[in-house]
Amino acid sequence: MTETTFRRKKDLPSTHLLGTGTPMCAGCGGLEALHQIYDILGERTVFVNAAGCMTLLASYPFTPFRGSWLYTAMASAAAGAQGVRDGLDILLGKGEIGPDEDLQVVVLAGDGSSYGMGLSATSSAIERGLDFIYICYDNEGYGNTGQQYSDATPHGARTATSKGPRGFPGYKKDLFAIWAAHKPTYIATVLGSEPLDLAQKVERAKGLTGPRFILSLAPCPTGWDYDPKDTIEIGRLAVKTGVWPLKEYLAGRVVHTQIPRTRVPVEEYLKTQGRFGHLFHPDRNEAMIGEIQGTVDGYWASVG
Ligand SMILES: Cc1ncc(C[n+]2csc(CCOP(=O)(O)OP(=O)(O)O)c2C)c(N)n1
Ligand code: SF4
Ligand SMILES: [Mg+2]
Repeated sequence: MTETTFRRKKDLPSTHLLGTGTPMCAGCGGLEALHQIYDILGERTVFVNAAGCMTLLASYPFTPFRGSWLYTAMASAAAGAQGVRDGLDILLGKGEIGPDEDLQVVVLAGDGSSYGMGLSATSSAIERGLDFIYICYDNEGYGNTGQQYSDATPHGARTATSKGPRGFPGYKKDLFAIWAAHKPTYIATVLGSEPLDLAQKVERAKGLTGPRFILSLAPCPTGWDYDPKDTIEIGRLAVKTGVWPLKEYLAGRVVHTQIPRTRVPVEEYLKTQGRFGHLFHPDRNEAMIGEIQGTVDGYWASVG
């Protein structure tokens, strides 16, 4: 950590995430999305962060955020967000802060928390109509502890806890649908490599109140086993193959913001990542590649 690492950069917009001296991986897709999201949400925010890779952004007493930052246990971020919102509302009610000093409460959590350990607290917070934005960066595993599988790991992927010839035997949970079943204010899927789509959705979320969810696929060179320079291309392939549908939920309706009319075969995405290498070497696993393609085809057939 050097002195210059945390110096405010006068030439950057006031919302910009500052540089960090913390040990984040080169090419981190979650960080790529977070930079863009923070440019829009800005410093009038309190980030409530569940334990995970992004927790490494903060090295006490510093964080790269110009606004506020709070760290919680993996299961508790949405409960922490409720406490922060309640505290702000009490101060507003007593007149101890004015509306101009109010802050947007933002949860920042990985897929391990969001799809699994923290889902109960999140479900309750949505049900109570908590006024918050929940950001999940989904690197499809417990990245911070060595990429064990999570409820977001895709079928067939190799992880630290699914190393057999068929990879992870389970299936990725549909967290978008789980949130939608709660009828929140807003949900969107985003990707750092689709910055315009991301910006429009985060702007929309910022202008609303109530429970709002931004779910970002987070290509992870360390956990997915690829060269960090390929993060953008792998993100684009996730969209072009139809593996990561870009969509939003508003007022009870789901709208796809990009429909890949001519979809690239899903194996072009799988081949880029070592975690799917066993599907191609030493022998090609036609059945499994076909099954994964079939799942993606089935999704888009249901969209119409
Ligand atoms: C209850 C509990 N179990 C285990 C841990 C250890 N732990 C810290 S971060 C982490 C992985 C979290 O995964 P995810 O939410 O996907 O975030 P990522 O690490 O991928 O950013 C784990 C298992 C913990 N902090 N709390
Ligand atoms: S393990 Fe993956 S998600 Fe975590 S910091 Fe590294 S690249 Fe980012
Ligand atoms: Mg994760």
